[in-house]
Amino acid sequence: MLRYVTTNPGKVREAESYLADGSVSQLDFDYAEIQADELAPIAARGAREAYREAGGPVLVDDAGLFVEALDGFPGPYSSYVEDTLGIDRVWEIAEPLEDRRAAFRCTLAYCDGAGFAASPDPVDRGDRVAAAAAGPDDAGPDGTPGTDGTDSETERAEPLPVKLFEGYVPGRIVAPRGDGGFGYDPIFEHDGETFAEMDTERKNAVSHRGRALEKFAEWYADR
Ligand code: ITT
Ligand code: NA
Repeated sequence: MLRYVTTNPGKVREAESYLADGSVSQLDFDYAEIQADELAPIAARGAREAYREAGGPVLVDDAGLFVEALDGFPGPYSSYVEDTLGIDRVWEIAEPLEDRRAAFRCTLAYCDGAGFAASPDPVDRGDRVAAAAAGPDDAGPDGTPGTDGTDSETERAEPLPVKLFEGYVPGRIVAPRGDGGFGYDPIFEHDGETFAEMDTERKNAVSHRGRALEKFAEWYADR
């Protein structure tokens, strides 16, 4: 059984709706989030930690809202900003901006303790994630382990391979509308509707998480 690692029930709802029913179950585990300006290294580290916790295949989901005119803020700090400022104040910060374009990004990190020799392309090479994934914290583009960013001698010798999938959706920040979804959904508009005005299936069809799940599902099916 594949464990979907998150403390956020909204993410689980979307993953369950996208993937075949009953193919994932939630692992409510709060892995340590390292400080980084990219989601990929955060998710990759989280997946290794979660795998050790679960002892079986895990999928970690790290997401964030990136406001263009604010240089990508809150980005990897989205969770902290939602908890401290709240989405109404994020809207107040965005309201005076002339350019309110923003994007949601989601990085899924899969780890099952094994390598991915069966896959010709262990890290999505054509993806923006590939560059980040090749960083010292993660498996290289050819799936060979990086050399640092791990916690012990044993792990330094052999870090667990992690496979990354990224999804992205463009939109803009608007005054809050709708009561579906979770998190920043009420202030994120895509194609004239906020994510909070869409049901789970419609959101999945266009969202950052839906795109990442799509890539994951395709790879997982014939790995
Ligand atoms: P886990 O880390 O346990 O998965 P989290 O909610 O903290 O739970 P993230 O760090 O990935 O997860 O989320 C960053 C923030 O972005 C957090 O405030 C979420 O509510 C929000 N967020 C993530 N995906 C979202 C989505 O699809 N729609 C709206 N907000 C989202
Ligand atoms: Na988080």
